[in-house]
Amino acid sequence: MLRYLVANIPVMQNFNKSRYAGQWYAVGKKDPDGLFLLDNIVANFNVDEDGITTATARGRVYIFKYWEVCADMRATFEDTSDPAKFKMKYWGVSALLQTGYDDHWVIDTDYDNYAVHYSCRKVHEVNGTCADSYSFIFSRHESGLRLEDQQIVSAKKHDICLAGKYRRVTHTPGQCENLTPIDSI
Ligand code: AZE
Repeated sequence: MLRYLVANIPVMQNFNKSRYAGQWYAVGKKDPDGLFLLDNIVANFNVDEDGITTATARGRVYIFKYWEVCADMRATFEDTSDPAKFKMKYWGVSALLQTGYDDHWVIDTDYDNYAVHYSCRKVHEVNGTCADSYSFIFSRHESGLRLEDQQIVSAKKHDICLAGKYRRVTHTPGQCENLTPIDSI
């Protein structure tokens, strides 16, 4: 099986979105092309009584090259035939931020400690590999991944052909929150 084809990327089996709900700290990320969240990235997932998933996320980002802001993002998720694969419609609370409609796949998670997320924005028409992807390594703990989870996560990075492509995401208390809010713009 050709794993590097986007269609063949293995995702979490029997994914349970209720157990995935709650707060996750991004501790690693692989950037897509163009503008992206920089650091202090925290996501919060919520599943309501009808099973509808929504999320909020924040993170530090530079808009218009030099303007440092704390992005306040919102998202709604659409289920697909695979329980671990979603379509995510997202937007910023401020119109100056980004809007989009991305894949949101959960590659692996133990729900209580770590999660590996993957999104391919553009598939190469000719060979089915991903031309523009981003990925987050999430932890329930702000301090990072537990030692026992690091090996599992490394193996998963290989599975999605992104080993060596990640950067650490730092969390500095106050760094995002203390920036001037842009929510009213
Ligand atoms: C994600 C999961 C939780 C909800 C959202 C997520 C993604 C957010 C972005 C935000 C980009 C913002 C930029 C602003 C200038 C995957 C963390 C919304 C991709 C670049």
